[in-house]
Amino acid sequence: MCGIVAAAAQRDVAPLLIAGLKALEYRGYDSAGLAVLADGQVRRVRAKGKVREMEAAYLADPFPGGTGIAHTRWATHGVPNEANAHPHMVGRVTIVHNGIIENYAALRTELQAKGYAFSSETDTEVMAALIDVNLSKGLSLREAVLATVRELDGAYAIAVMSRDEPGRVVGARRGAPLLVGVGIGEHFLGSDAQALIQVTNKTIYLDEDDVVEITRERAQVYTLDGQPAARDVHESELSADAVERGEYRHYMQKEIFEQPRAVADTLEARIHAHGVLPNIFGVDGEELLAKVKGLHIVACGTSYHAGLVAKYWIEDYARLPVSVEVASEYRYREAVVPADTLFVAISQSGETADTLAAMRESRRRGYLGTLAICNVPESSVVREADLKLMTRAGPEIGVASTKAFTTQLSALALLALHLARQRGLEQARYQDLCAQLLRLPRAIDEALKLEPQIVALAERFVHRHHALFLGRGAHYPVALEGSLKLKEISYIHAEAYPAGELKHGPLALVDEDMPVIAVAPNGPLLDKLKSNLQEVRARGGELVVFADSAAHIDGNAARGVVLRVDAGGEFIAPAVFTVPLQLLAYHVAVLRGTDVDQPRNLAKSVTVE
Ligand code: HGA
Repeated sequence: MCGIVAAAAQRDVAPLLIAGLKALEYRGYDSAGLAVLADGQVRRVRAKGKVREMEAAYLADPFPGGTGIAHTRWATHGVPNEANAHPHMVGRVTIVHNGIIENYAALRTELQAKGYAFSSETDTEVMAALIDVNLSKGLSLREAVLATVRELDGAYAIAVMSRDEPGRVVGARRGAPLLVGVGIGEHFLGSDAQALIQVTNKTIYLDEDDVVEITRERAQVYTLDGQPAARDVHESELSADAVERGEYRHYMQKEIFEQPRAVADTLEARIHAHGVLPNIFGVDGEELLAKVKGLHIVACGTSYHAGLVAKYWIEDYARLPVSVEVASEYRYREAVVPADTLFVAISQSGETADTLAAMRESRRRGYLGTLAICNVPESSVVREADLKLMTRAGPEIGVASTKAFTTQLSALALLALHLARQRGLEQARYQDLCAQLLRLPRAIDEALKLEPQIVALAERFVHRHHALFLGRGAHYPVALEGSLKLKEISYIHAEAYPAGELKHGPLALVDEDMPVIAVAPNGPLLDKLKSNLQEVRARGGELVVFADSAAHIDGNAARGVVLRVDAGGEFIAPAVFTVPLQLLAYHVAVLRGTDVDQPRNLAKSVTVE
């Protein structure tokens, strides 16, 4: 997390840097700052809070200059305050940083012995001092950055200026994203392409350990050993419109309503009435997937929930064993990897530090191959995977994931169908599943029409402190995702359970103050779920049931609400039932007046461990 923008241009860059930071606020928003180098002087402004607070401080006392660096922070070392906000300045050096320097404490002690005093608690300031030490040895800024990063353990993306080298910014990355924007007579650095879309759509993606030097005239990449390296220039397909909020009150609401299109885009040209196209995982995809005897799916947060749904699908239809694990656990234990297991990484951004590290770790563990399911084609996870299937959700700005989840489910459904077909799933069954998947965008569109009813329902939750979510089978992960959404944006404590587990503990919590939200699709488990709901009713709990139109559920019982959802089939029901749960979390948060798109303490793309 943390977002970086930097520029080497002729025009005044502070307004461009601020606009870039606003596009990066999904990465962190507890403080922000920028610094501009002009006439051998660095001017800096920093403020606690969102970018707009820093912008106000800048506008109160603006300064010109064509070379600058800027940052929006998600604190890891030191509380969010102005002193810890970036850019940090030590000696000749001004720096912004995304990541964590693991050996910073030892380095800080050494630097203090050399006479450096620190004005913040950050690991970043230590890096600035180290670069300054290297500059004192007569190295150029580029050489000093190279010498410094060789001494660092941990992860970083940085942009650095030296007071003595006008018109120049040096960037470097390891384990955190950074790319170069190529303009006309100007160059930029940014944490992602969206931050630079206002100035250029031409980008150069840096490899791990790359160092880059930008000036107005050129951008030159170097490898860690100091050798110049050639990197391709890509033309990004992003448009500035894709990140506008339009008529919606929040990005999250916009993104919930974009789901029919995002899912349709994810399915487009990958499936038709007769089946899933064979080559959608890349040239070697079909051959490699035919050899798979099991899958390990690794992800974090919402993506982890998508993986849990996929386990039901792949085991049911392809009869392959699947294990799903959160990446931060997987990477630090010795998982047993049976022969011919496929490693599947799911990540919206493709830069999630734990998922990326788990994928790198998997290389050592003898998998048949790796598959990335991801929304950002140029991301590290995608670039490092053997096979890839892109979700086509478009930029997701709201910190709480919505369209990323349903497009991940769409991609995973394609994977399940592909594997099932290869393993001889009966033709009629296969075609029925394909037909269901093709209906998914329409079914989501229908589910969105529940919004007015959900707005009314949300009133019941505004003053609650807790909620329980229940589901069975593939709808247990949907319940997990619904409870995560409610927690993230409304700050109501919510937990999800497989409905059959209720009587093994959580039923003790149920009373008239505990709303229970149940996901009840039509299927073989419906009768069992109905019994679980009776258990709640019998204890006076308030029930909200999202029930399939075809399911017979008593809507008249006291203290209960039943909302009808047309799931359009058992296979796609998890994706469809997710939508009303997203809307519920959204409208509860709106009524509670929380910061829906940027909930407290969170950031979207978690590029630190
Ligand atoms: N460690 C630095 C940068 C934090 C960061 O990258 N967060 O995601 C700090 O705490 O300022």
